[in-house]
Amino acid sequence: MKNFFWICILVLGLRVEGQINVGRGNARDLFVEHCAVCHGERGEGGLGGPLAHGEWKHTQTDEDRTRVIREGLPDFNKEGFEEKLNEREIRALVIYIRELREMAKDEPPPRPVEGVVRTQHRDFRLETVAESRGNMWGMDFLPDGRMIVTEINGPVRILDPEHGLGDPIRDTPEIVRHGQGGMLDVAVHPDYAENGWIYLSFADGSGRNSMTAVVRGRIRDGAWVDEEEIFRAEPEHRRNAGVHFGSRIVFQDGYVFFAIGDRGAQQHAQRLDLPNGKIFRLHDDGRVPEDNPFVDTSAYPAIWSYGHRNPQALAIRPENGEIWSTEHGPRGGDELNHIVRGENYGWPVVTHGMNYNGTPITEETEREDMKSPHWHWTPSIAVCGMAFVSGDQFPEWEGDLLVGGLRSEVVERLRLGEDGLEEREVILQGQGRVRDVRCGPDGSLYLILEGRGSRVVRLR
Ligand SMILES: [Ca+2]
Repeated sequence: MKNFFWICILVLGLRVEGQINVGRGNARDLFVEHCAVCHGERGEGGLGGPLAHGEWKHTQTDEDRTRVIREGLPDFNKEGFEEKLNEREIRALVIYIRELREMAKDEPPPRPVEGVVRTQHRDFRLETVAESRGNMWGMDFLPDGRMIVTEINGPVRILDPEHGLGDPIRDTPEIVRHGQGGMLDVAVHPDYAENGWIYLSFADGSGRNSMTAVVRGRIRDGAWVDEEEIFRAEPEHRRNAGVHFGSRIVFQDGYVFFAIGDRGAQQHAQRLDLPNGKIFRLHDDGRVPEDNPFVDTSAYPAIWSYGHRNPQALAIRPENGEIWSTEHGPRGGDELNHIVRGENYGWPVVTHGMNYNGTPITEETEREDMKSPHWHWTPSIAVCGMAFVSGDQFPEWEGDLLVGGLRSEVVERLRLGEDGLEEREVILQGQGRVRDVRCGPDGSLYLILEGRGSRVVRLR
């Protein structure tokens, strides 16, 4: 009997070798179930920061980490897991996260794939255009083929594809660098050759109190000059949370469109007296168009649509001028939306996602008076930048959408149908978190990829 006991222990011991057994599954399963949605399967980061490398911003000790897993980080919209996990499971996660860090030390940073990537309609190669130790966030093109690139920590640089990244432009707006907030998008006015205007969106405020703002200015002799305000929220509507700044700026017919996420306050997305959780339309000089839908009823007459959680891309469909947007869902429920004047996109009343700790947000996924997404990703890919393909470089993909994912590290090609999608194909995977996707004036396709710094790559 005694021998039988020890054999059982031995067999069980072998079975869990290399895993931390916590009764209900092992620590890796717990991590994948509860943490990977934000921090990536290997802790490489996604919507949430990386756990496997870099600085740990919120915790110094195992006690801190235990507390954060148990109680959450309210400033960052991160709920605690005390309802879902017992102390033993939380402890196992703390140890597993430390192990991920050890393992990551030996991992080389991701490199672009060598050779040809084969896809359904079109093969391509990846070519690195520029690398930075900072995290690049947005990019747009100047008429002469150079690009302007933002980094979340503040710098705005000119990228010459032949000569690489220039020094930061001097005197760009002061930003609040907090969580997902910082220097965000950049957009070059369609008539830049005549007017020189460049638009920037960024977390604006003081201390940690901030809201997304949009300004325009010009670059002269390496400095940001002639700045004009396009949109600033009332100071009392700034928020402490470090999440959901939205952003992305596009132009159409003399109007500028941009988005602000819910800033961690879900219910605000449904309130027309507040700026968060909205997509806006203004004349390109910041004046409010008289035919905006809430011009007589809202303290923010720039609002064009509402009920948004965290839009991460806006793109104009070249064939008909429609505005499309991607939006981060919570856990599940990333959305692709066709943006229409005055519509309510439902957050947080209807969603296909749930809270990060696995509790439901709402039972409802659609409602008559709310606009459903054209497509939703459940589970989430952590959608980010996107672009419509247009021009003569990729004729096989003309009119298709390329959508990037952060945690999923994918680029998907979507062919839109009347209802849903005609085609959906992953054309790139595992090359880093995909922050932005852009189609250049000559039809070239560019990506911003993140992972220990970031790089701009071009599809060839
Ligand atoms: Ca929605």
